[in-house]
Amino acid sequence: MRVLLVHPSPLMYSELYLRLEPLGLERVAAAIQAAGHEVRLLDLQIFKHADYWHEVETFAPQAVGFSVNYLANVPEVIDLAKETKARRGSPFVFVGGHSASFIAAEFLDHAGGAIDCIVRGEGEVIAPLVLEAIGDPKLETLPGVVTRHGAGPSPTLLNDLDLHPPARHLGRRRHKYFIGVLDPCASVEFTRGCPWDCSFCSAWTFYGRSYRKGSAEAAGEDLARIREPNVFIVDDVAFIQAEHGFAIAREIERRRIRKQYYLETRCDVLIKNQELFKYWKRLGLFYMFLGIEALDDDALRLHRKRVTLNENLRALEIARALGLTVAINIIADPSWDEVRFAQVRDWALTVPEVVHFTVATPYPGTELWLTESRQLTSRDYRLFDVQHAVLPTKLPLKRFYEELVRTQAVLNRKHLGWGAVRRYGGAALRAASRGQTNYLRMLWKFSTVYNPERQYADHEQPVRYEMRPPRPLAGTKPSKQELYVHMPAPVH
Ligand code: B12
Ligand code: SF4
Repeated sequence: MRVLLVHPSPLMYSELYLRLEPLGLERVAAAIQAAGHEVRLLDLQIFKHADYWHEVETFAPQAVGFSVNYLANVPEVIDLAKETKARRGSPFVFVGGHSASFIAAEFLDHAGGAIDCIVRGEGEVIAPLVLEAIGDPKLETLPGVVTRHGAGPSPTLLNDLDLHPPARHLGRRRHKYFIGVLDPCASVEFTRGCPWDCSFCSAWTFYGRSYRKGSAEAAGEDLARIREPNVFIVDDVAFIQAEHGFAIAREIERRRIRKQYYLETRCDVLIKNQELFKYWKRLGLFYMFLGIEALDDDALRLHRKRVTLNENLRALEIARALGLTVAINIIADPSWDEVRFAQVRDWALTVPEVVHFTVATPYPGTELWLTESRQLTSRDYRLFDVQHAVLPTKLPLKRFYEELVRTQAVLNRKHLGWGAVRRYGGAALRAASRGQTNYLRMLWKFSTVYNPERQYADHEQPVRYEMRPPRPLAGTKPSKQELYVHMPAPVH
């Protein structure tokens, strides 16, 4: 069967700092290919809708699968699905991915028949079975599959992460993938899931709080296959278990692989596994993202981050001492006023790190979605991208965006424009001499992407698809069925 797999367009964030390969979709593609299908992959972070329609016309897929990891992409995918069904020989349309898994029923309702099924949870095992079941009522009995007529049992977890390494060869224009000065940049996955349970995050609810590791050999093999000199490690929390990190490091040394790496981890993991991170620094670790989230213990408790402010500050010192480029994130609450923004801005100016700001957003799949008592001011999927305020702001909304962008602009002043040229000019020029200009081109783009007028105006757009509001919980804890995609393993 001819199968076209599609990743939707970029969101605000990716317009500036990075653009990365759709690793999940590439793994699903590998599994579908292994089942004997002819697969093409199109990434709309790079290509245009016109390219999609060209592909639909020329390849004439019998099935089209969309990846929806981000809520803000829901309207785009519904519209593409509707037009695809209307235009061409009515291919089978299926949708998978992180966010789609949490909102399967409403997604299908919005699409009004244009989407044949939603595939909840991990896609590698189930996607080939879905294709096999097209036209058969057994479709809605498959684990994780939801159609308008029924739903199968909860999805099952892949028991071996080494299976189905990403089909990177299906990607086109790979030189477009980059993160900051790591240009070009590929992605890899060493582990999946997260054992913590932060209230604003849906990584743990998706994977049922499980945590799985691929083998060090498979990691080495995958890295050896990658042509790009830079690698983004997509793990939610990198190197939770030091032995696993050391085993991969030894494998990299044995194979004499030399690359530069980006990873994301927690402050307590960095403190606990300092020797490991030092080792990785020698191997090429260049850029690290630490989820700081808040600058006071009360807010950290509220996010259920399970670290203290002191631990966070200690981790920053360790990362600095390692000589890494460090990015951190702070969650701006809609209740912030001018004074709070000014305090945070002052702090951001004094630290050497790249400080990102996201807006506290309860989205389906997070515990916050079920427990947040403030009324949502919008249920437009497009605004659920952690760059817009969907809860009532204490400041008038426009003022809130002005303060937010002013605070985000600290990053622009310190790490983009001429600041970046001073720091990374040499590396950027070397990349440019090899034809890689993704990084150079982003350096002066800040104010076209982050713009309070633009962010405010997004709220005025007509809303075509509205999110289904959360069911009021009336003080009770959410049930497992409400919270999880993959069910947690029973405790014995
Ligand atoms: C790596 C990553 C990124 C990368 C994106 C890489 C890319 N191009 O996809 C970067 C750093 C760019 C990124 C950015 C953002 N991210 Co992000 N990201 C992740 C992260 C940590 C891992 C994703 C990943 O690669 N996993 C590994 C692969 C193998 O898994 P997967 O993609 O989920 O795919 C599997 C299944 O979902 C399924 N599947 C996927 N697609 C399909 C399609 C079909 C047809 C089928 C059948 C199955 C299927 O099968 C796959 C294999 O099992 C997740 C957290 C998480 N654990 O999922 C957050 C996450 C997805 N990101 C999130 C957010 C909020 C963002 C940002 C909006 C943040 C911001 N500051 O602005 C931006 C927006 C990016 C954009 N699209 O423009 C949220 C999503 C929130 C939401 N519900 O919308 C998550 C869940 C993190 C969180 N803390 O809650 N992100
Ligand atoms: S924010 Fe990080 S540590 Fe917390 S649950 Fe999500 S992935 Fe895990």
